[in-house]
Amino acid sequence: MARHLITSAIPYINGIKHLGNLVGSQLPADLYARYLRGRGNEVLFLCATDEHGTPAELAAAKAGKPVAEYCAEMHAVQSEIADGFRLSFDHFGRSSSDQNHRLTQHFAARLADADLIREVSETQMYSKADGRFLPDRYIEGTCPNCGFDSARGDQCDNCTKQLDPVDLINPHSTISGSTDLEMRETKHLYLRQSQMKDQLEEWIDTREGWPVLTTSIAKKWLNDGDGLQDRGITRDLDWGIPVKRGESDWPGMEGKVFYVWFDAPIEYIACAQEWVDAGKGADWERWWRTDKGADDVTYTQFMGKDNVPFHTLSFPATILGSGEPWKLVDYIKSFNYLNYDGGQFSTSRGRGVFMDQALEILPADYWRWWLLSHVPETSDSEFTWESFQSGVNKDLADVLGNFVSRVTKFCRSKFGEVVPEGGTTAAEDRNSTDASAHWLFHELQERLEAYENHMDQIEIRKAANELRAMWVAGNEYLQKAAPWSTFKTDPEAAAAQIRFALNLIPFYAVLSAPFIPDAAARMLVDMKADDCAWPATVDEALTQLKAGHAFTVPDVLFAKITDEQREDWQQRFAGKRD
Ligand code: B3M
Ligand code: ZN
Repeated sequence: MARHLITSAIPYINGIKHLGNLVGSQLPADLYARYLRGRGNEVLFLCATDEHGTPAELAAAKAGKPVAEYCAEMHAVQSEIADGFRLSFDHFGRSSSDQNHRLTQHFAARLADADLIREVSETQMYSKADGRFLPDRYIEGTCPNCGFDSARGDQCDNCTKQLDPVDLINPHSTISGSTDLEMRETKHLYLRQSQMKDQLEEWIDTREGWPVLTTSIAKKWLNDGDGLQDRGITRDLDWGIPVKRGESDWPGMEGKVFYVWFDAPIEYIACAQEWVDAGKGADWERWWRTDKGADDVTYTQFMGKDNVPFHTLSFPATILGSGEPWKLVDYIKSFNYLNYDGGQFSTSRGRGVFMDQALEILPADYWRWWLLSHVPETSDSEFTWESFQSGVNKDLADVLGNFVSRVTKFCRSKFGEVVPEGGTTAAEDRNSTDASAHWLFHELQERLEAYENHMDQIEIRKAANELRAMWVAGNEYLQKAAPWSTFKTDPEAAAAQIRFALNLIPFYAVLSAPFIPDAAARMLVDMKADDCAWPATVDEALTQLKAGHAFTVPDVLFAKITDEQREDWQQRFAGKRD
């Protein structure tokens, strides 16, 4: 049994994610985890909330809550929505966990011991009234370029000019409103990534079969301009992991915390410790330490393309720089963006469909199928309500749902809710006379192999196409074989046709489960075939339900989306989220 470690980029804590976020990491990671489990592999699938940084502080302030309380609440909210989408994490951790505090401080100590950290003095805006340094987003003032009166310290939202806080006219703190600000000297730690350029480049060059989207982004940062830059890994914030060298204080770093992008990827490891401490697993080291068995693990990360530099350079720099035998990623699957109805999804402007809203209007499978079959793999893709409606109605309702309903209902009306006896099917006997069954049989053999190959390669759209084609083939078989006509002249032959077709239901269920787990589970329960495993061969899979096996006709698996619903939702989500 092969072992697979899978992580999804960990979503920021500040608010509920939209469907563009979901399809860019968590959902495809879940698809892959379910597929690998389905094929009998041992899988550890981890995700967490990313809880530090300015955005978390700002969101908590806006909600009028202490940050720790806000994060605990939002973690619970995100966790429940993840369950709603059937994201099958083995553990959904928190980057603010004790485990991550300790591990992040541990990595900082190791990097300092290896002389990979240097101290840098900088000047930064300090607010006397607030008693703290202000990150760029905490400073607002008048834009020197366009005169807009609430330009932020890093950028003017009106004219988009990039700014430095010192450029602002009449700057004030967004925390207290105070204008009593001054530039003060402050010290920060920098990770000397420039020292590690060759080591990182060599590591990247030896990664086989990585997608171009991934390696080209890494190479760009390695070789752009002056090459890989050292990176500040500390911030003057209250909320975060206190800067310590292991368990010891770090002189001059009092009151500072690690930069959110330093501790967030370390949470991938800490999350495995949380998983053990929560009593869900026995041993995290065999997943993460190459000296403790993790050499046998295949580690795959999922993320949006904007996260690639952090995962190909910064995090590997942390791991390699520690000089300890931590597991490095084997394959990075990165995604482009999903756009929304002629524009972009936007969290700040509340544009598009958010995960909680999606589940309020339709079950998870509808969303999972459309999103995964339109995942922005090779280029950006776009969510439109027309495309969503047509994808759901055609693929799920007209093809898969209809197949299941036709076969089971026809069987009930002619033979009862039991797999009928009589004749032989193409799967039972290669010499059987049902020509269309032979056609289907070969079609399925080829497509199953293609489906598995695409899933192994994490080529999601291609895999979805093969799966859909297998569903379509089932309907074509029914058209060709026409058991309702056969029944009139040869009920035995009709029984064999129906027995063959009924066997397709658990076959489809098992193969479709990574995409549409709820519908798949219902199909198996109704066919009384929950014990069905991933098909070893098509013959074997299509002879599982024997004559005499009882079943129940399933309720409608997928309801069609009406034009009225589509128009209603289009309206409802066009504007701003309340
Ligand atoms: N939270 C950014 C994002 O959600 C960031 C990912 C961290 S992965 C270690 O896109
Ligand atoms: Zn401006």
